[in-house]
Amino acid sequence: MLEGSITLEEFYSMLKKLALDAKFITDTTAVGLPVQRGENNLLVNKDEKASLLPPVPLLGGVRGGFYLRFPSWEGLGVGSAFCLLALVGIAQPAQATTNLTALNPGITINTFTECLNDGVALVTGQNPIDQYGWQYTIDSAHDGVDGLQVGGNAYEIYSLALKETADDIVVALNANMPLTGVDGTPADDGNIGWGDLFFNFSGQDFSSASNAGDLFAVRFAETNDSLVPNIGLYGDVTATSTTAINSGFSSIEAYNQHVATYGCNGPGCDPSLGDLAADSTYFEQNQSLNAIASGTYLTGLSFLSTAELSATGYDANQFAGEHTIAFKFSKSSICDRGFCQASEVTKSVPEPSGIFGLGIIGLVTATGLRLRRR
Ligand SMILES: [Ca+2]
Ligand SMILES: [Ca+2]
Ligand SMILES: [Ca+2]
Repeated sequence: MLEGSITLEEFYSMLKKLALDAKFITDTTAVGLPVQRGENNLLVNKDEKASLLPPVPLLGGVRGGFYLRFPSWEGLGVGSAFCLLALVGIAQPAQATTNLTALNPGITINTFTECLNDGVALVTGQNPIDQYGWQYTIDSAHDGVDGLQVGGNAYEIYSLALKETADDIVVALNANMPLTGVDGTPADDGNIGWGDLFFNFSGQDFSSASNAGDLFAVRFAETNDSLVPNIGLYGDVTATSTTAINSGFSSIEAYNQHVATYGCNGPGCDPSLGDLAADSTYFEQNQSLNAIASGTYLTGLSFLSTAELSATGYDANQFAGEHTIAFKFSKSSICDRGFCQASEVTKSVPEPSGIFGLGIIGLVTATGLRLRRR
């Protein structure tokens, strides 16, 4: 038994016993744990010889603490008070920061006007992302339809651009169509404007994603005929067509045929859907889905002024449209629903490793407990 001196093996065995009695209270990484017995220790209960002390952070990233329940020293065959200062290092998982990306390659984002007189789609990753984080798709400048006049009219869309930041998705549309649409038209409400902007993260074609309620969409035009009430981002979206009440085309193929018939001839005169061919099978060619039918409201939009858009690095000079409509919204709800990909950046992990690394800084006992080597 211990009689004022112990071997190293005995000492380590004693520490091991203490460790087995340890209780984790948080995800502590490493703490310095001074264990002290004595009347000057206010944290020790009167009837408890064990010492329960708050954690002392020694290394960066320490949160919470670690309790070492110290059994009665007499129970270990040792005499009276002592002071033990132990440095306890506990293994921690590798610390990694996670960057969440919503606009991973292959996602299709699209919008049409309310009458399907033009449309544009951007497929992420199809065009390079510039130094400011913007990716652009360029639509035909000659496929906007205004009756028998095709190209360069009030319905012409020129480009769709997207930028993702740590928190937001920023959208910029360049077109002759103003945000509030065109008044004095044959539409039921006298106005033909923008449809809604759809995001398809599902990997399905547009109609399949719509039928499954797997689309996201933004209603950004307050005066349009969207079936959801408010401006903002929606999830669980199904799409519908508002072309019938906006004097529009009943299908994409009818629009394509109209442009082919009445549009210009030559390079750049074919109808276009930006990054997609006008006859892309991504859309059902006999449909004209351009507005949100139903969805779950997720978050609002912030419109960007010309100066704010310029500050993002957007190149406003490359497109001929009279209007650039720009807004941003938080991507957190998209990520919360599992549509963002995580890329982890692992930080260096402070030592030590192992379940317990026990380093004894000092051990002092009033009984003259000392270590001796055999
Ligand atoms: Ca187009
Ligand atoms: Ca166009
Ligand atoms: Ca309308």
